Amino acid sequence: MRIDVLIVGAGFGGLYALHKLRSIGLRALVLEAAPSVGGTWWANRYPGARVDIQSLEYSYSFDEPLQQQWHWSERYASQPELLRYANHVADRFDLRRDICLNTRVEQAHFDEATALWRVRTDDGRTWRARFIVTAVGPLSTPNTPAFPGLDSFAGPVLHSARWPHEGVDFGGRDVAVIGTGSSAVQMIPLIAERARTLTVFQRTAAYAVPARNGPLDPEREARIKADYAGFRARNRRMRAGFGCELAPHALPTMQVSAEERQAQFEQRWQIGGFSLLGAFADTLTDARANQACAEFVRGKIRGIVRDPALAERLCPTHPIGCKRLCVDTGYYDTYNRSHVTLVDVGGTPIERITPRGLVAGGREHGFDTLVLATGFDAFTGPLTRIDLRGRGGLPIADKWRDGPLNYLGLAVAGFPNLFNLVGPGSTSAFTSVITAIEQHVDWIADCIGWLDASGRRTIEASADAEARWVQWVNHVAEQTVYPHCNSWYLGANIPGKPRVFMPLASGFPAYADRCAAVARDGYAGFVTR
Ligand code: N01
Repeated sequence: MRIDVLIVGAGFGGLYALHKLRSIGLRALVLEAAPSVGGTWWANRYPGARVDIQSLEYSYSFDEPLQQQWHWSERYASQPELLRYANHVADRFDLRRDICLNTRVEQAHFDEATALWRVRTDDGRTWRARFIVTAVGPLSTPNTPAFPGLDSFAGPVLHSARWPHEGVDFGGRDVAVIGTGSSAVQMIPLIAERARTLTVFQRTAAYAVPARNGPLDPEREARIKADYAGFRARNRRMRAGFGCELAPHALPTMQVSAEERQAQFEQRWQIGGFSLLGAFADTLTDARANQACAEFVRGKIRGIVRDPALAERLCPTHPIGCKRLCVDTGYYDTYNRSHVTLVDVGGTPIERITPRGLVAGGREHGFDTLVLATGFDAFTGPLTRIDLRGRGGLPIADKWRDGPLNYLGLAVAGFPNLFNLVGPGSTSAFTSVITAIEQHVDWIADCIGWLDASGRRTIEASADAEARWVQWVNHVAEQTVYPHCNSWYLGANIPGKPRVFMPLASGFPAYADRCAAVARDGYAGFVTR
């Protein structure tokens, strides 16, 4: 079948891309491997899974009736509510007729003779399309470490990102969780409620701030909805694309007194969520400022965890915000429970999994249920697992062998008419991702419209623009604390992956302005034919 745009993935990115591209008269089709729309929120259904950006901000802004009529029940929506929202959007905008579920893209090759993409899916069907939009999500390829003996484990092995749909009853079980990132931090308190024993294997202690979740305040909802468009516009001028109600302190962290600093941090701690990182504008760029914020959180951990030695083991030592901050409900307090044990595997890595537990530091730890909260092969994982080839048959995996070359985070030299949503080289990971999606999709729609109006068939990043962009991404990262820890932003969580800083840390407004300027300049840095 011949179509204008094939969209890979029916998460929030794919759904909006379909709606928008259709609205400008293009024949678009979504191919989705899962049996449902919803992407991340279909796959990640472990206990406690919920968004870490407030739902009034983590939601679509493109349609005023939608944002007015949809009501979120909580400040931070849970996974089931987010999935209902994705389904509502699919129905409301009549998207399902152009979505093929249970259809995994296995191959996509650019045919230079016809300037078309040839796509093959796992059911043997083939498709031809002028453009491809990859809406595969930066965090959709689960990372399962190659622990020796994993297959020998006698009980269930669960991964946070591939949770059984029927749920898991941990009642009376001896459970192990490997990992202490966002997924683990959300699930650990809830697993501890049910399990007989819970053992957490920690490689790096995490910074977690309280979500202070609860029912959505009706007054706040009414206030925001009274001028939702204005609220969204103000958010789009914020570094992270959200949080416009709370400006950072006017002065740098170290220019205020210790008392004032503490009061500012405390106020943000009480508000909850990411607001702590926005208490001062220099938290992620100034080492001393960062250290002050980090020490504030360590003080909180020492206040919550009663055993001082255990509290110290839970205190992170890397810069705060360097790995994505975790937003929790009762995480540190869970370690006060007598049936919960913390095992450090940072210095003494997990050696092997046995039928009844695992060995680390020369000692066997027993349990009957194993949960891997070990994260994702971020950004590049979803695309390098597709047989995706550009000009000259070059596989994307080869192109990205030393890191994900790209221009504006949207395009890759040698891969004409292919657009990536919220991929490497864009600010997606540091923003409310739906805001990032809308900006990307609108830019892509304009770009295709411009190309078609010009009578040209292909557009692709020039190698020169791509090289300069990647240099810029690295330069921006070097001004921040981000390179100073082992995060998925750097690919450092995946053995053998090149250590390259992948997202752009410039802030959303600077990035969006740059994308707009490129378009205004006739798609400067792109080659058209
Ligand atoms: O994954 P992670 P995640 N041996 O990579 C550990 C989003 N998200 O699924 O830190 C032992 O953060 C690893 O250790 P270390 C959010 O953007 C959002 O939790 O690499 N341990 C780490 O502790 C988030 O950042 C929400 O040393 C091993 C953990 O596993 C992103 O997804 C909720 C190991 C993985 O943490 C990823 O979060 C959930 C090994 N071999 C996720 N390998 C919201 O709140 C890995 N680890 C919306």
